[in-house]
Amino acid sequence: MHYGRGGLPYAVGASVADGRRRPVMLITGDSAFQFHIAELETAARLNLPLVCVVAVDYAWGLEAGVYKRTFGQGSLETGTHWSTNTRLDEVADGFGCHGEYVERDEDIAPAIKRAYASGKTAVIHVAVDPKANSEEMPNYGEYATWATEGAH
Ligand SMILES: Cc1ncc(C[n+]2csc(CCOP(=O)(O)OP(=O)(O)O)c2C)c(N)n1
Repeated sequence: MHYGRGGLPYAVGASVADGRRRPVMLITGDSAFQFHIAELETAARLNLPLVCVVAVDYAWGLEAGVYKRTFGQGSLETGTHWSTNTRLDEVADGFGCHGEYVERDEDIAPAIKRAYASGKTAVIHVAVDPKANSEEMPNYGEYATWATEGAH
């Protein structure tokens, strides 16, 4: 499931509502994930079979893209970038969850398998290309007609 900033709480709620047994996957951006990251504690305490796959560009990628389209390459992109030392898999460890760090496409599927096999709530930190993530979003033009150019 993907539901923007509410993704993690909704995933927790869906898993609880479903009886905590079926595997649940949250696919999310890193900024959206950090909105309610403390809900990992809830997921860990309830031992939810939830795997969070987080696309980490260390940025509000959509907003970085808006800066680029509005002001061109090389603007300050103020307020849209995280520290690249941020490690969401290590945050997961701190909550007693299973953490995985992935940089290559081919490592994603094995990490997901290990995550479900761990029997714990898990977070997979997938480092993605910040340039591609803010400049090459598929079908962005259509998305922009109802999202970024209007009300958020
Ligand atoms: C509460 C709220 N604030 C702001 C926005 C506008 N917004 C939409 S996508 C986005 C950036 C999301 O960044 P991230 O989760 O890292 O995903 P990425 O765009 O990098 O793939 C923002 C700020 C929103 N949808 N909801």
